[in-house]
Amino acid sequence: VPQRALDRDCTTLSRHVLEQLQSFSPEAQDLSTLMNRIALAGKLTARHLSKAGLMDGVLGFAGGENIQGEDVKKMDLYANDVFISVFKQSGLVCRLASEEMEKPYYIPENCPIGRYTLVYDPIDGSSNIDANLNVGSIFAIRKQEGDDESGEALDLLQSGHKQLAAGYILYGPSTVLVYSIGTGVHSFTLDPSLGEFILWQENIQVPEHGSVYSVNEGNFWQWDDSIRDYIRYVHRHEGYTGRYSGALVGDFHRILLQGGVFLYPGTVKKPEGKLRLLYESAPLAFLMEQAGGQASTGLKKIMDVVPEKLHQRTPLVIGSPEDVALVESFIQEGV
Ligand code: AHM
Ligand code: MG
Repeated sequence: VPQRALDRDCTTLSRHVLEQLQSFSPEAQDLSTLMNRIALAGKLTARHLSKAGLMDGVLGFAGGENIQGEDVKKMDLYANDVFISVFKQSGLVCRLASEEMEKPYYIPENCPIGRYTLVYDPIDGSSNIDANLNVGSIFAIRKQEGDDESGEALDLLQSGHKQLAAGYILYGPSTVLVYSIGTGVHSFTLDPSLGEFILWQENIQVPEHGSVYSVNEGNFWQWDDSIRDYIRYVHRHEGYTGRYSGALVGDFHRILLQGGVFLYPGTVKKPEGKLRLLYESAPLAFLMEQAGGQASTGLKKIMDVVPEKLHQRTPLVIGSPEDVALVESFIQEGV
């Protein structure tokens, strides 16, 4: 019997989470269940995406804007609702906060017993959908602190250190789930014939340096001089290659595996840039640090940023330690 292949096939996501915690404590059980639910949301979303073009409700705009003034796509709404649905009756999650909802969503039957909050970006990079390119979902789990009777979710306005778990699902040629609960970064591939996420790589470490720089250079004339100087530096030195897909999850995944740096700096019009702290930058910062990399606003660690509001944006520089340090040195020189 090919034992190794069998063992690998049996390392499902929920088993892996339990093994990471090496205990059957209530929290270990909770995290395993929570990750299992997130995986189900990922499978449902992947299934829906795979039928784009064959059925209604996958491609195109839904009509209307979200709280950030962005056009909402049909898939944004579908995936947003999928995450809510999978946590109904879980008893664990009372509150969900996402890019697509102005205020957190409370699941009445789970409150106040459910002590966890899911923060998520249901479809990240949704402009890629209509071109059949990769998109992703980003998530983090935080503990609900206090009673939150006002429904203001003020306890969510804390730094990334409050994240118990974080990860993403990448809907690419295959569907991949990457997560961390603070014991390294691990990736799983969805086996469609089993309907299970099977362990792919354990304890991923980002290379110290990589050749990729990933940034929307169309914003060049909107940037501060320090960022322009960094890009000029890259253009004048051998060994760099540009990669930018328009979906953060895909660009991040490449850098996690192969090294390099992703940046979305502030612009003159939008000094905080585009990406949101709670459900984009902070979860990915948690993962990158767990993989031995860095995540910065240019001036401080993303993990230390305390948001003032739910949908707060932040500049993001994330990736290999050497490459993030180089970008930071340009930014800090310009201050
Ligand atoms: P979204 O979550 O609304 O899709 O926005 C986030 C996306 C990221 O995935 C991507 O890196 C970035 O926006 C691309 O923005 P731009 O087109 O300005 O380069
Ligand atoms: Mg997004």
